Amino acid sequence: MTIDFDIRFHGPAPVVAFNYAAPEWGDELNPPLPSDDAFVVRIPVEPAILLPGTYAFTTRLPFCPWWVSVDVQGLNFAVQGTIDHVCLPGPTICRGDLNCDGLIDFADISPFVRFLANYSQWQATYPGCPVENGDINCDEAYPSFGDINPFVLLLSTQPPPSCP
Ligand SMILES: [Ca+2]
Ligand SMILES: [Ca+2]
Repeated sequence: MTIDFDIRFHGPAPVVAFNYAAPEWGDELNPPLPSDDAFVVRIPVEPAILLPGTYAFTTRLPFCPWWVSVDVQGLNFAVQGTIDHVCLPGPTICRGDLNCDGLIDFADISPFVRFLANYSQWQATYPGCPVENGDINCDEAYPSFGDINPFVLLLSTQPPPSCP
């Protein structure tokens, strides 16, 4: 989500924030209203605006919400601009593919060991690789030694499983 705007004000600087409908907001036809504030997530832009001028901010939202908006809180201001919002496909979860090459095979053994032994190093080595790929038994616990036996079973399956 990107906002691009020109803002003028007198006195204290207004606070500008990205807004989006929370995942619980299920109405795709109607945006949440101020009375539905509990369903609106608000992220003030950073760094905060201190001077009048033209600004552009981008933030990545954790999911694709039905509605996005901007709110400006302050006194004696004028603002004009645009909001761009694009939904990108998320990474596909493929349990057992610990090096994110699209295959589940012996090349995943060493990354799986790293995932268990040094999770932050695994994340740094395979950025963007879904952590769920290491949750072989689907119990939402990861990294977990409970996934070792399911991983061995996965690798010994014939024919080898393929990614969805
Ligand atoms: Ca792999
Ligand atoms: Ca698990």
